[in-house]
Amino acid sequence: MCEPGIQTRLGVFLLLSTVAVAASCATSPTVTAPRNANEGTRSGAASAAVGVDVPGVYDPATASFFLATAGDATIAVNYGGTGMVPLAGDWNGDGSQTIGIYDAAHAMFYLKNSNEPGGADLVFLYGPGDSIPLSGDWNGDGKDTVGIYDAKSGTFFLTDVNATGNALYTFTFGAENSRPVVGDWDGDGRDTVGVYIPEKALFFLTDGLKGEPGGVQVEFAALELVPVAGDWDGDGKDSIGAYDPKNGTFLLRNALNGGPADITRSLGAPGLVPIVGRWSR
Ligand SMILES: [Ca+2]
Ligand SMILES: [Ca+2]
Ligand SMILES: [Ca+2]
Repeated sequence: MCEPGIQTRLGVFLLLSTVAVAASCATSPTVTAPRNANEGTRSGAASAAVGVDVPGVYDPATASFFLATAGDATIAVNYGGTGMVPLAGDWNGDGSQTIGIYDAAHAMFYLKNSNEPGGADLVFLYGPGDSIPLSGDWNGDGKDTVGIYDAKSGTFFLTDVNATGNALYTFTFGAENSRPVVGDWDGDGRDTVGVYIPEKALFFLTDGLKGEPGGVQVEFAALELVPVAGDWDGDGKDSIGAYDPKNGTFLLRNALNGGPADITRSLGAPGLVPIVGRWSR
């Protein structure tokens, strides 16, 4: 674990210094598995097949990722720093999803093309900071890129390049304090967004990136959970799920309608942050 150190949004020199900070953060040798990281249980549609999304967790206290695989192994990677937010995506289009972190205080993204310790492959500033980071393949080119969600205004700011620049898709979707999700709900190869309303356990999902009204509305799981999304059954379409940070349990649903969880999986300990992907080294 390490402190991110003094960083700024201005200047190449200081941008380079943030790379060094990230690299030093990533080489801490101590990784301790969460208490029940290998005690996953599943019911209903088992997801042992290749090509399904699998949950993982990030421990902000130790800057450690714990990524479950379809074979119930867990990849542990020490990466990030205090107060940073995890994300995941296929940044280089090689078919492997890998980790990244967002430093909300400094509006910096640090993305890696492997799930190994070491320095970031991509480092850039994006957005105003203090936002919720997102990633998805908005244009369907096979590479995931970032975005941010401003929960106060319910506004998404998404881009097709992992670099500093203006948002290519800016739209409002969701109410104040909604929590965003990303998925390819219709299976057309392009990710779009949705929001989860914690006090109502309601998801609102859209297949566009313009903030169109309507879309799919799903009531799922319980109140005040953390929303997740992924293709749990390998049908080529993403669906929803929820993570209960109080007991470290994922509840995953294979259809975009209300009903019981198709998959229940315990991973991690209380207080961790969920993350979803198709993990390999
Ligand atoms: Ca990749
Ligand atoms: Ca893309
Ligand atoms: Ca889609």
